[in-house]
Amino acid sequence: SLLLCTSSSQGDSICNGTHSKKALLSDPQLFEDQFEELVTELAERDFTDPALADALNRLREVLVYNSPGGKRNRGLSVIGSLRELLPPNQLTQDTVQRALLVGWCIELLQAFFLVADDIMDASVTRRGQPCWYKKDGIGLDAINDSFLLEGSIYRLLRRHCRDQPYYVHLLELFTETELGQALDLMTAPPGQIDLNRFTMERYKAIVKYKTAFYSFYLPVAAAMYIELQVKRNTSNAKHILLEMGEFFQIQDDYLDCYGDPAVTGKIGTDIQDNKCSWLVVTALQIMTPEQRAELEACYGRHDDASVEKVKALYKALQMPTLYHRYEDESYQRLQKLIASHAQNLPHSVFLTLLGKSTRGTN
Ligand code: DMA
Ligand code: MG
Ligand code: MG
Ligand code: MG
Repeated sequence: SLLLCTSSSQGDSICNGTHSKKALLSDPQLFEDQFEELVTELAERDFTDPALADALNRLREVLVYNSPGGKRNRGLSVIGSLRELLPPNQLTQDTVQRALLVGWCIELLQAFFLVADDIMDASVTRRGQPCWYKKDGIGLDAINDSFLLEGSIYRLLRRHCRDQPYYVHLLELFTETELGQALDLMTAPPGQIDLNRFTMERYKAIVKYKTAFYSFYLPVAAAMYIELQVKRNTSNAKHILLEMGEFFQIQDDYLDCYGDPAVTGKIGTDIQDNKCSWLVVTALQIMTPEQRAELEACYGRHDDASVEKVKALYKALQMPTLYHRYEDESYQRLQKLIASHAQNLPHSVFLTLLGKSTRGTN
């Protein structure tokens, strides 16, 4: 199945030609090692006023609770893509460190989104532990904590990339990401069920802007800027990567209903939250008027009986089968798209991501 396609040419050792201890470590190891350093930097170095000590301890706590436990796909794709783009002898130790750092900034962007998203979606668990806002004594103060995470991104970029010629372009990539979440929320007003809202067109707009841009396009575009040290035309790559991101979010929507929380680390809420999920959009395209009336009566409700009725409808419509068919077709389509649109970029940049993207979920 798709889960097996994770081949990658990125090496087990960094290629800086030195024999330091670091040269023996894989990118994932280097990446994890950088975290401690980065927390210290964020929580200790920029602000020296002792009056801020409590706030900086809070930041440390927020970083440590909300950064681990993910798959690191986004963070590692910057260095992963860069290794596909540049021959090893052109990749300096400095550039490797900087690509890892930019990767961490994407992980922080993700942590920022997730802390906020879990409040907005009234979720319970994330990455196998209680959502941050659910912790005793945290509650809606988590809103400000999400801002602390967001602010950390720009402090790190400033410190490590300010002198790079692509600095401003990198900043622009990081600040183009909140409209999708707005669409997601507006399309799912609590207590106002209107199935006419759930069109495939609206769905695609939501996922392009809430997930695909920052999860797939951002890491690769960042690697492309780092490679040539300039802003460059990324439109072909963008076309492929946004499609890949759509595929990824569709998988996330499927797992919201059918995933095992022990594996995904989170409990689904899309049905209760009245979400414009791939499942409901696709089901609406094939159901009878009677089924539609039933869905109208039980979607977007919080009681278990209603949720079970929606799931029974999905089952009657064979949604898992439809999903798996979609997944196979989509995988084929993406392979073709890569063949036709990757142009002068190594196909491995995309194929590696495609392999990883099929391991779902946020
Ligand atoms: C994911 O939407 C998008 C962002 C920006 C976090 P989602 O609410 O379906 O994500 P999850 O299923 O991880 O809560
Ligand atoms: Mg959510
Ligand atoms: Mg959400
Ligand atoms: Mg989801």
